Amino acid sequence: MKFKRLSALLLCLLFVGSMVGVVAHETSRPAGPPMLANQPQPDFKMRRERLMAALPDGIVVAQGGVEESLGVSDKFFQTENFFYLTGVEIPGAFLILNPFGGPGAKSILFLPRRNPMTERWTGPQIGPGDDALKLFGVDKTLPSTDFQATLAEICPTEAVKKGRKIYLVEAGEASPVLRDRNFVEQIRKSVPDVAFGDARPNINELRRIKTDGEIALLQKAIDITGEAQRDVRGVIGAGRYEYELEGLILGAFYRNGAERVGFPCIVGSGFNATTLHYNKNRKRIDAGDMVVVDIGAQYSGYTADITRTYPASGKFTARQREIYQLVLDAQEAAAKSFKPGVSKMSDLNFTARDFMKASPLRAGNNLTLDNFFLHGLGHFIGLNVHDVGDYGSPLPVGSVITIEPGIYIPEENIGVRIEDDYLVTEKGLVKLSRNIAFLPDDIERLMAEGKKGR
Ligand SMILES: [Mn+2]
Repeated sequence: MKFKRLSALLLCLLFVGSMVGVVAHETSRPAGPPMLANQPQPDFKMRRERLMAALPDGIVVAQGGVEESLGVSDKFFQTENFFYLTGVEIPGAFLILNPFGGPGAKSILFLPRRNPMTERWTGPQIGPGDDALKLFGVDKTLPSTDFQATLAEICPTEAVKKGRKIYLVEAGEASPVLRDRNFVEQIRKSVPDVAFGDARPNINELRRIKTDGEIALLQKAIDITGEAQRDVRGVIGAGRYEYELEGLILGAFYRNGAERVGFPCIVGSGFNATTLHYNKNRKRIDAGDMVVVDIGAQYSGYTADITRTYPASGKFTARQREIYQLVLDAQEAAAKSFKPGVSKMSDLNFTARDFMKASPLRAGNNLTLDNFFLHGLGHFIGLNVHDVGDYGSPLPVGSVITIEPGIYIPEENIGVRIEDDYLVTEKGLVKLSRNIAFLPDDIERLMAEGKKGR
């Protein structure tokens, strides 16, 4: 009897212990605010408060992601905006931000009720209640099944008549995603005749400026991606298959703590290096190929995006080297031209293009090489590899961008892209990926060293 009770107690303790571990990611931290996916909980609260302050005429509602049931369940990943506002990584959650709710009732998080039978399969999960209140720092938690009734209470007909809106954090009726459209229908059932607003511009405004916590996670994602570039350059050579390199890249990502890829790995050799988003990765690499490796690990939700281009033989030909050097110089010219508070993404783009145009190098029908630079110079990164941001206004301090010029000449079987990630500061750009080798001499030396190690 006694033994049974003791083991029940032990099981119970183990259970609570593992529950904390599952959600907080870290077990041995000094006292401080709870961490949600490696970010301090107050950061999430600040985002909710700023969003409410920006939208005083309505309430914000959001539905989190659900697990797909296709027979085999994939790993669950929270949708970006829901994650950004809550840090919740539990499927089937909802959020209401209600500035009319008065103190203590402004943020309501809805979580699925705990189900011991389900938890035997999928593990302990936090449900509505005191633990969730403390962990997520919201004003109130309720079961997900209460979402519609609560919404009807918060947004009664009189309030709707006075102009109270419901703001969505994803595309509503016009969304290509069925779930988003269904959500609008669901809300209409609870709150007929309501006018919908779009909270995305306001969330995007917040998301494009990263907190220190977010920058640290991006740096970690970048460093992991650098490990993968290091592994891969040591084995690139004629006879290898593109997918072998992809395997090494994924191994380096997971081994270093990434939870998944931020986008499908691009490993393109020879002609494939000239195909911008090639990701079949099936070809055998030939001597003389250039190999474009465009990859990004995702760490705690944040995604890096780093491209390096390697000569398959370990040595650049004269032609490969001159094109490589031009791409590199164009990247540096764009980065150097950056003026805090003035430069837009589009300005940097023109600088890089003009730089290529001014070069004496030619290809095809005596064309300047800017003609072979086919895509935009860069983009924002964050929770998405192509993160939210404005290309036509000065880059704000705290945004993180890529600069990735490329030259692609199919008739010469040459494609070169060099992509790095930069933090915008008051003083200028800081290259967060500066430790990942990029100089042609360094690449040749490191490729040779990698071969020796085998
Ligand atoms: Mn990119």
